[in-house]
Amino acid sequence: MKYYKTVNINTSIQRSLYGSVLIIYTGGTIGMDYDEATGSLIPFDFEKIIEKVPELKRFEFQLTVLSFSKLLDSSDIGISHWMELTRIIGDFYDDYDGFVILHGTDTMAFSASALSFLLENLGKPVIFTGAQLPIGASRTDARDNLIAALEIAANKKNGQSLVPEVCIYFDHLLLRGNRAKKVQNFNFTAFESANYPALAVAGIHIDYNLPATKKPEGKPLKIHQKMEEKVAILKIFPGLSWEFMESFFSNPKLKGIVLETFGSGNAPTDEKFLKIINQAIQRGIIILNVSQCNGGSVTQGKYLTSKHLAEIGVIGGGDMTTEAAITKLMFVLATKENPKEIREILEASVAGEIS
Ligand code: ASN
Repeated sequence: MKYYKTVNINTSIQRSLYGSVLIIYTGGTIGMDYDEATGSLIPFDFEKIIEKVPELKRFEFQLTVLSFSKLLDSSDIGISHWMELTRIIGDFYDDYDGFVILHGTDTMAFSASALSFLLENLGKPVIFTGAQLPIGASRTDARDNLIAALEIAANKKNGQSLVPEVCIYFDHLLLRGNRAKKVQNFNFTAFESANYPALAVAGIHIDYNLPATKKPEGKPLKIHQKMEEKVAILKIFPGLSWEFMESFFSNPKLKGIVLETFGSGNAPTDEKFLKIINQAIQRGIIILNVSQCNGGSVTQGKYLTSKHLAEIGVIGGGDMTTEAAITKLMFVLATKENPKEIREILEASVAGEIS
Protein backbone atom coordinates (compact mmCIF):
# COMPACT_ATOMS: atom_id res chain seq x y z
CA MET A 1 0.00 0.00 0.00
CA LYS A 2 1.46 3.39 -1.01
CA TYR A 3 0.66 6.15 1.45
CA TYR A 4 3.02 8.71 -0.02
CA LYS A 5 2.18 11.79 -2.07
CA THR A 6 4.19 12.01 -5.28
CA VAL A 7 4.37 14.84 -7.82
CA ASN A 8 5.36 14.44 -11.46
CA ILE A 9 7.81 16.95 -12.92
CA ASN A 10 7.17 18.42 -16.37
CA THR A 11 10.01 16.92 -18.39
CA SER A 12 9.74 16.39 -22.14
CA ILE A 13 8.43 12.88 -21.52
CA GLN A 14 5.41 12.44 -19.31
CA ARG A 15 5.05 8.71 -19.45
CA SER A 16 7.82 6.29 -18.72
CA LEU A 17 8.58 5.38 -22.35
CA TYR A 18 12.29 6.04 -21.97
CA GLY A 19 12.68 5.44 -18.31
CA SER A 20 11.59 6.84 -15.01
CA VAL A 21 13.23 7.99 -11.81
CA LEU A 22 11.75 8.63 -8.39
CA ILE A 23 13.47 11.45 -6.48
CA ILE A 24 13.15 11.05 -2.72
CA TYR A 25 13.87 14.33 -0.99
CA THR A 26 14.90 13.96 2.66
CA GLY A 27 16.45 17.41 3.26
CA GLY A 28 20.04 18.61 3.61
CA THR A 29 21.83 21.63 2.18
CA ILE A 30 20.90 20.70 -1.41
CA GLY A 31 17.29 21.73 -0.86
CA MET A 32 17.93 25.11 0.72
CA ASP A 33 17.00 28.42 -0.85
CA TYR A 34 17.15 32.02 0.29
CA ASP A 35 13.94 33.35 1.74
CA GLU A 36 13.28 36.62 -0.13
CA ALA A 37 11.73 38.23 2.94
CA THR A 38 14.40 37.45 5.49
CA GLY A 39 17.45 36.49 3.38
CA SER A 40 17.97 33.36 5.47
CA LEU A 41 18.17 29.78 4.20
CA ILE A 42 14.96 27.78 4.32
CA PRO A 43 14.01 24.40 2.76
CA PHE A 44 12.92 24.73 -0.86
CA ASP A 45 9.75 23.10 -2.20
CA PHE A 46 11.35 20.43 -4.39
CA GLU A 47 8.16 19.92 -6.33
CA LYS A 48 9.09 23.24 -7.98
CA ILE A 49 12.55 21.97 -8.94
CA ILE A 50 12.01 22.75 -12.62
CA GLU A 51 12.14 26.49 -11.78
CA LYS A 52 15.61 26.06 -10.31
CA VAL A 53 16.92 23.49 -12.78
CA PRO A 54 15.20 24.20 -16.12
CA GLU A 55 17.60 21.73 -17.80
CA LEU A 56 15.35 19.00 -16.42
CA LYS A 57 12.76 19.97 -19.07
CA ARG A 58 14.98 18.36 -21.68
CA PHE A 59 15.18 15.03 -19.84
CA GLU A 60 13.68 12.22 -21.84
CA PHE A 61 12.40 10.26 -18.91
CA GLN A 62 9.71 10.59 -16.34
CA LEU A 63 10.65 12.31 -13.08
CA THR A 64 8.60 12.13 -9.93
CA VAL A 65 9.33 13.76 -6.56
CA LEU A 66 8.40 12.39 -3.16
CA SER A 67 9.32 14.63 -0.22
CA PHE A 68 9.70 13.59 3.40
CA SER A 69 6.97 15.32 5.39
CA LYS A 70 9.60 16.71 7.78
CA LEU A 71 12.79 17.74 5.98
CA LEU A 72 15.93 16.83 7.86
CA ASP A 73 19.42 18.09 8.32
CA SER A 74 21.21 14.77 7.95
CA SER A 75 22.53 14.99 11.53
CA ASP A 76 18.97 14.06 12.55
CA ILE A 77 18.81 10.92 10.38
CA GLY A 78 18.32 7.67 12.27
CA ILE A 79 17.17 4.09 11.96
CA SER A 80 13.50 5.03 11.47
CA HIS A 81 14.43 7.14 8.42
CA TRP A 82 16.43 4.26 6.90
CA MET A 83 13.37 2.08 7.39
CA GLU A 84 11.19 4.69 5.71
CA LEU A 85 13.55 5.00 2.73
CA THR A 86 13.67 1.22 2.42
CA ARG A 87 9.86 1.01 2.56
CA ILE A 88 9.44 3.71 -0.10
CA ILE A 89 11.85 1.95 -2.45
CA GLY A 90 10.08 -1.36 -1.81
CA ASP A 91 6.66 0.19 -2.48
CA PHE A 92 7.69 1.93 -5.69
CA TYR A 93 10.27 -0.60 -6.89
CA ASP A 94 8.27 -1.86 -9.87
CA ASP A 95 7.17 1.63 -10.97
CA TYR A 96 10.59 3.23 -11.57
CA ASP A 97 13.88 2.35 -13.26
CA GLY A 98 15.94 4.04 -10.58
CA PHE A 99 15.86 6.11 -7.40
CA VAL A 100 17.71 9.30 -6.45
CA ILE A 101 17.81 10.14 -2.75
CA LEU A 102 18.54 13.78 -1.91
CA HIS A 103 20.20 13.76 1.47
CA GLY A 104 22.46 15.95 3.59
CA THR A 105 26.12 15.17 3.11
CA ASP A 106 27.10 14.85 6.79
CA THR A 107 25.66 11.36 7.32
CA MET A 108 25.10 10.36 3.70
CA ALA A 109 27.74 7.60 3.85
CA PHE A 110 25.98 6.05 6.87
CA SER A 111 22.60 6.10 5.12
CA ALA A 112 24.00 4.72 1.87
CA SER A 113 25.76 1.94 3.81
CA ALA A 114 22.60 1.13 5.77
CA LEU A 115 20.46 0.89 2.63
CA SER A 116 23.05 -1.30 0.90
CA PHE A 117 22.33 -3.93 3.60
CA LEU A 118 18.60 -3.33 3.96
CA LEU A 119 17.87 -3.66 0.21
CA GLU A 120 18.82 -7.26 -0.52
CA ASN A 121 19.07 -8.37 -4.18
CA LEU A 122 18.79 -4.78 -5.39
CA GLY A 123 18.58 -4.76 -9.19
CA LYS A 124 18.10 -1.01 -9.79
CA PRO A 125 20.19 2.09 -9.02
CA VAL A 126 19.65 3.88 -5.72
CA ILE A 127 21.79 7.01 -5.99
CA PHE A 128 22.33 9.30 -3.03
CA THR A 129 23.35 12.85 -3.78
CA GLY A 130 23.35 16.25 -2.12
CA ALA A 131 25.34 19.45 -2.23
CA GLN A 132 27.85 21.54 -0.38
CA LEU A 133 26.07 24.75 -1.42
CA PRO A 134 22.29 25.25 -1.42
CA ILE A 135 20.42 24.91 -4.71
CA GLY A 136 19.54 28.61 -4.38
CA ALA A 137 23.20 29.74 -4.27
CA SER A 138 24.73 31.05 -7.50
CA ARG A 139 27.79 28.76 -7.51
CA THR A 140 25.86 25.76 -6.21
CA ASP A 141 27.06 22.23 -6.89
CA ALA A 142 23.48 21.01 -6.39
CA ARG A 143 22.47 21.36 -10.05
CA ASP A 144 25.38 19.33 -11.46
CA ASN A 145 25.08 16.66 -8.79
CA LEU A 146 21.34 16.31 -9.28
CA ILE A 147 21.44 16.18 -13.09
CA ALA A 148 24.21 13.56 -13.26
CA ALA A 149 22.66 11.45 -10.48
CA LEU A 150 19.35 11.41 -12.37
CA GLU A 151 21.05 10.46 -15.62
CA ILE A 152 22.91 7.60 -13.92
CA ALA A 153 19.73 6.39 -12.20
CA ALA A 154 17.92 6.25 -15.54
CA ASN A 155 20.74 4.81 -17.66
CA LYS A 156 20.17 1.30 -18.96
CA LYS A 157 21.82 -0.99 -21.47
CA ASN A 158 19.77 -3.72 -23.14
CA GLY A 159 16.97 -2.99 -20.69
CA GLN A 160 19.25 -3.49 -17.68
CA SER A 161 20.32 -0.78 -15.18
CA LEU A 162 24.03 -0.01 -15.46
CA VAL A 163 24.59 0.39 -11.72
CA PRO A 164 22.17 -1.79 -9.75
CA GLU A 165 23.68 -0.68 -6.46
CA VAL A 166 23.33 1.84 -3.65
CA CYS A 167 25.78 4.60 -4.63
CA ILE A 168 26.79 8.13 -3.77
CA TYR A 169 27.20 10.55 -6.66
CA PHE A 170 29.13 13.67 -5.78
CA ASP A 171 31.39 16.08 -7.67
CA HIS A 172 31.80 13.95 -10.82
CA LEU A 173 32.32 10.67 -8.98
CA LEU A 174 29.96 7.76 -8.60
CA LEU A 175 31.07 5.76 -5.56
CA ARG A 176 29.78 2.54 -4.05
CA GLY A 177 27.73 3.82 -1.09
CA ASN A 178 29.20 1.49 1.52
CA ARG A 179 32.76 2.35 0.44
CA ALA A 180 32.34 6.12 0.58
CA LYS A 181 33.27 8.54 3.35
CA LYS A 182 32.72 12.26 3.76
CA VAL A 183 36.20 13.72 3.84
CA GLN A 184 35.64 17.44 3.13
CA ASN A 185 33.35 20.13 4.44
CA PHE A 186 35.12 23.02 2.76
CA ASN A 187 35.25 22.26 -0.94
CA PHE A 188 33.16 20.35 -3.46
CA THR A 189 35.12 17.07 -3.37
CA ALA A 190 33.23 15.91 -0.32
CA PHE A 191 33.43 12.14 -0.75
CA GLU A 192 36.18 9.63 -1.21
CA SER A 193 36.35 5.86 -1.54
CA ALA A 194 39.93 5.02 -0.61
CA ASN A 195 39.63 1.24 -0.85
CA TYR A 196 37.44 0.79 -3.92
CA PRO A 197 37.52 2.39 -7.38
CA ALA A 198 34.84 4.83 -8.55
CA LEU A 199 31.95 3.12 -10.37
CA ALA A 200 31.77 6.01 -12.83
CA VAL A 201 33.43 9.34 -13.55
CA ALA A 202 31.33 12.08 -15.11
CA GLY A 203 33.14 14.28 -17.62
CA ILE A 204 31.92 15.04 -21.13
CA HIS A 205 30.54 11.51 -21.03
CA ILE A 206 29.75 9.37 -18.04
CA ASP A 207 32.50 6.79 -18.05
CA TYR A 208 31.26 3.66 -16.27
CA ASN A 209 33.61 1.20 -14.60
CA LEU A 210 31.40 -1.82 -15.23
CA PRO A 211 33.92 -4.48 -14.12
CA ALA A 212 33.90 -2.89 -10.64
CA THR A 213 30.11 -2.68 -10.53
CA LYS A 214 27.81 -5.26 -9.01
CA LYS A 215 25.89 -7.43 -11.46
CA PRO A 216 22.18 -7.88 -10.82
CA GLU A 217 21.42 -11.30 -9.39
CA GLY A 218 17.98 -11.49 -10.96
CA LYS A 219 16.36 -12.37 -7.63
CA PRO A 220 13.35 -10.47 -6.25
CA LEU A 221 14.11 -7.49 -4.03
CA LYS A 222 13.94 -8.32 -0.34
CA ILE A 223 13.60 -5.39 2.01
CA HIS A 224 14.71 -5.65 5.65
CA GLN A 225 13.01 -3.61 8.33
CA LYS A 226 15.11 -4.21 11.42
CA MET A 227 18.33 -2.80 12.82
CA GLU A 228 19.86 -3.27 16.27
CA GLU A 229 20.41 0.05 18.02
CA LYS A 230 22.32 -1.25 21.05
CA VAL A 231 25.68 -0.74 19.38
CA ALA A 232 28.46 1.82 19.67
CA ILE A 233 31.71 3.00 18.13
CA LEU A 234 34.83 3.43 20.24
CA LYS A 235 37.69 5.30 18.65
CA ILE A 236 40.78 4.49 20.69
CA PHE A 237 43.50 7.07 21.31
CA PRO A 238 46.77 7.18 23.21
CA GLY A 239 45.90 8.03 26.79
CA LEU A 240 42.43 6.42 26.76
CA SER A 241 41.37 5.86 30.36
CA TRP A 242 40.71 2.19 31.13
CA GLU A 243 38.24 3.30 33.77
CA PHE A 244 36.08 5.16 31.25
CA MET A 245 36.46 2.34 28.78
CA GLU A 246 35.35 -0.21 31.35
CA SER A 247 32.18 1.68 32.26
CA PHE A 248 31.36 2.00 28.56
CA PHE A 249 31.99 -1.69 27.83
CA SER A 250 30.13 -2.94 30.91
CA ASN A 251 26.76 -1.49 29.92
CA PRO A 252 24.47 -4.54 30.23
CA LYS A 253 22.43 -3.51 27.17
CA LEU A 254 25.37 -3.33 24.78
CA LYS A 255 25.36 -5.91 21.97
CA GLY A 256 28.12 -4.80 19.64
CA ILE A 257 31.01 -2.36 19.31
CA VAL A 258 32.97 -1.12 16.33
CA LEU A 259 36.49 -0.58 17.66
CA GLU A 260 38.34 2.03 15.59
CA THR A 261 41.97 1.10 16.00
CA PHE A 262 45.34 2.43 14.82
CA GLY A 263 46.99 1.61 11.49
CA SER A 264 46.36 -1.94 10.32
CA GLY A 265 44.17 -2.78 13.32
CA ASN A 266 46.58 -2.19 16.19
CA ALA A 267 45.64 -1.44 19.79
CA PRO A 268 47.35 -1.15 23.18
CA THR A 269 48.86 -4.33 24.64
CA ASP A 270 48.12 -3.23 28.21
CA GLU A 271 46.61 -6.11 30.17
CA LYS A 272 43.77 -3.94 31.51
CA PHE A 273 42.70 -2.93 28.01
CA LEU A 274 42.72 -6.53 26.80
CA LYS A 275 40.90 -7.71 29.92
CA ILE A 276 38.03 -5.24 29.37
CA ILE A 277 37.67 -6.42 25.77
CA ASN A 278 37.95 -10.06 26.73
CA GLN A 279 35.28 -9.75 29.43
CA ALA A 280 32.93 -8.02 27.00
CA ILE A 281 33.42 -10.81 24.44
CA GLN A 282 32.77 -13.41 27.16
CA ARG A 283 29.47 -11.61 27.86
CA GLY A 284 28.51 -12.09 24.21
CA ILE A 285 29.32 -8.59 22.91
CA ILE A 286 30.47 -8.61 19.29
CA ILE A 287 33.58 -6.48 18.69
CA LEU A 288 34.46 -5.50 15.14
CA ASN A 289 37.88 -3.99 14.44
CA VAL A 290 38.22 -1.29 11.74
CA SER A 291 41.06 1.10 11.13
CA GLN A 292 41.19 4.82 11.81
CA CYS A 293 43.03 5.14 8.47
CA ASN A 294 40.89 5.85 5.42
CA GLY A 295 42.97 3.68 3.14
CA GLY A 296 44.13 0.11 3.78
CA SER A 297 42.89 -2.80 5.78
CA VAL A 298 42.83 -4.32 9.25
CA THR A 299 45.16 -7.34 9.33
CA GLN A 300 44.94 -8.78 12.83
CA GLY A 301 48.17 -10.57 13.66
CA LYS A 302 50.44 -8.49 11.43
CA TYR A 303 51.80 -6.77 14.55
CA LEU A 304 51.83 -8.13 18.09
CA THR A 305 49.54 -5.18 18.98
CA SER A 306 46.71 -6.72 16.97
CA LYS A 307 47.54 -10.42 17.46
CA HIS A 308 46.13 -10.28 21.01
CA LEU A 309 42.84 -8.90 19.71
CA ALA A 310 42.47 -11.81 17.30
CA GLU A 311 43.32 -14.27 20.07
CA ILE A 312 40.55 -13.04 22.37
CA GLY A 313 37.92 -13.09 19.61
CA VAL A 314 37.81 -9.57 18.14
CA ILE A 315 36.55 -9.78 14.56
CA GLY A 316 38.73 -8.18 11.85
CA GLY A 317 36.74 -5.75 9.69
CA GLY A 318 39.19 -5.81 6.76
CA ASP A 319 39.00 -2.62 4.70
CA MET A 320 35.46 -1.63 5.72
CA THR A 321 34.75 2.00 6.47
CA THR A 322 33.48 2.80 9.95
CA GLU A 323 30.16 3.83 8.35
CA ALA A 324 29.80 0.43 6.67
CA ALA A 325 30.98 -1.42 9.79
CA ILE A 326 28.51 0.15 12.23
CA THR A 327 25.50 -0.16 9.89
CA LYS A 328 26.47 -3.75 9.02
CA LEU A 329 26.73 -4.55 12.73
CA MET A 330 23.27 -3.01 13.30
CA PHE A 331 21.90 -5.07 10.41
CA VAL A 332 23.54 -8.39 11.29
CA LEU A 333 22.72 -8.19 15.02
CA ALA A 334 19.06 -7.54 14.16
CA THR A 335 18.81 -10.56 11.92
CA LYS A 336 21.17 -13.21 13.39
CA GLU A 337 21.75 -14.65 16.85
CA ASN A 338 24.33 -17.37 16.41
CA PRO A 339 27.79 -15.83 17.23
CA LYS A 340 29.57 -18.07 14.68
CA GLU A 341 27.17 -17.00 11.94
CA ILE A 342 27.46 -13.33 12.97
CA ARG A 343 31.26 -13.58 12.73
CA GLU A 344 31.12 -15.24 9.31
CA ILE A 345 28.80 -12.57 7.90
CA LEU A 346 30.83 -9.70 9.39
CA GLU A 347 34.02 -11.07 7.83
CA ALA A 348 32.45 -11.64 4.40
CA SER A 349 31.13 -9.26 1.76
CA VAL A 350 27.37 -8.82 1.99
CA ALA A 351 26.97 -5.84 -0.35
CA GLY A 352 30.46 -5.23 -1.69
CA GLU A 353 31.55 -3.40 1.48
CA ILE A 354 34.73 -5.44 2.11
CA SER A 355 37.43 -6.63 -0.28
N1 ASN B 1 24.43 19.82 7.44
C1 ASN B 1 24.11 19.42 6.09
C2 ASN B 1 23.49 18.03 6.18
O1 ASN B 1 24.18 17.05 6.24
C3 ASN B 1 25.35 19.45 5.24
C4 ASN B 1 25.12 19.31 3.77
O2 ASN B 1 24.15 18.75 3.31
N2 ASN B 1 26.06 19.77 2.97
O3 ASN B 1 22.28 17.94 6.20
